[in-house]
Amino acid sequence: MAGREAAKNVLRAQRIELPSWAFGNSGTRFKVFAQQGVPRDPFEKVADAAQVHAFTGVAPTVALHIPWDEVEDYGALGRAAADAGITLGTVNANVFQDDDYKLGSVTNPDPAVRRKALDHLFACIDVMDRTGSRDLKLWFSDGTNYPGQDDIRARQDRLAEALEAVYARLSADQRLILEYKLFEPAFYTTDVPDWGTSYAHCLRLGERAQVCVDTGHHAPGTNIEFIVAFLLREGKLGAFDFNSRFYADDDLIVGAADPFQLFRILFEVKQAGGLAADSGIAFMLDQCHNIEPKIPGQIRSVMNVQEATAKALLVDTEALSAAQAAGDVLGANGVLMDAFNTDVRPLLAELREEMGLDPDPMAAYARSGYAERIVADRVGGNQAGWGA
Ligand code: LRH
Ligand code: MN
Ligand code: MN
Repeated sequence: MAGREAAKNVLRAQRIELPSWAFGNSGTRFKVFAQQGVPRDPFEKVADAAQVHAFTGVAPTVALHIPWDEVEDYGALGRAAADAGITLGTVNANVFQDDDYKLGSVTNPDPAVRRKALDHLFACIDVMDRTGSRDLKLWFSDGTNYPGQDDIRARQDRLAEALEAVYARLSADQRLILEYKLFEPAFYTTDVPDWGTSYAHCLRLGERAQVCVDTGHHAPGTNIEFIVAFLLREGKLGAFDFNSRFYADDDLIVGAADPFQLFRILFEVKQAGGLAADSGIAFMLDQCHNIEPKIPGQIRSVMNVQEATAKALLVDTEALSAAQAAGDVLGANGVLMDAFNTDVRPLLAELREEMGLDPDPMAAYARSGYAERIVADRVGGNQAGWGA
């Protein structure tokens, strides 16, 4: 088993970004269940995100979604974040909620709609300039529902044109992160359906265009760790949107349905040097807590990522390489399984104590009284954005 102390050093420096939308009410198209005490504005979302960092010590940034998190004064939002001990992170663009986007945003056949979408993407870059954010994350709901509805190739041309314009607008220290998704809300074609499409566009754009792997955006049975290994090898993996899925884009707690998959993904990241502080990979959560309380849901998510990371770090890579070189199939598999089957909770508890944190973040949060305070203080909380 690889060294505990070395693993702790990597885990101490690990950073996991939280999504602002995880803290608001959310649900499915059937029902949004309102919870008491949820944030009424972006400032309160930032305050809740800061709680997750306070108890885990590894989640010091919160991603914004524009316009869900639109405010008059981003400087004030940044200061509120700093006062609470965190900073503002990735800016996620939203060109999927207006009636105008029924036939697409940047790939819409109507140039006026394309212009409107592009203007929004430019506005997101203006927000980044004010918040000091490095990454602009783009996910397009664009696609078609019926064969013949629109020209598949023309839509790719329109997409490429918009991406070029956005890329040209970014400053030298900003990045464009292009997310893909198999399907939904378009069901027949999706304009960025898979990693290959995202990769091809990013390759053309240049070095600061990178792919985002949202773990929930694949067909069942897809080998996500292969995609991760491939993109890392090409220097094109910019970000993760972590969550867990059973059937579709479920956005459930990462590592809940399949902690083994999360371990396999993080092992590939580790093998490629992606856990180094300067790797440039943004490890983000992209989740909604529809039926469970939101702040504990985020704390649990961060802990699940930490546990999978710890197991990936404990893989005895020397023994693994030796078994691989010897063609020892079962031996090599056994080395991986040994690490996966290790209980890393004591190691993480020890690390937290060394970091001056409570070894049990869930219990410490529950004891803190914060949940009761926000229920008493906040009346009429907001929906996260979905179904709004
Ligand atoms: C799309 C998606 C994308 C959005 C987020 C709210 O399914 O994963 O990342 O920005 O959900
Ligand atoms: Mn996502
Ligand atoms: Mn999604």
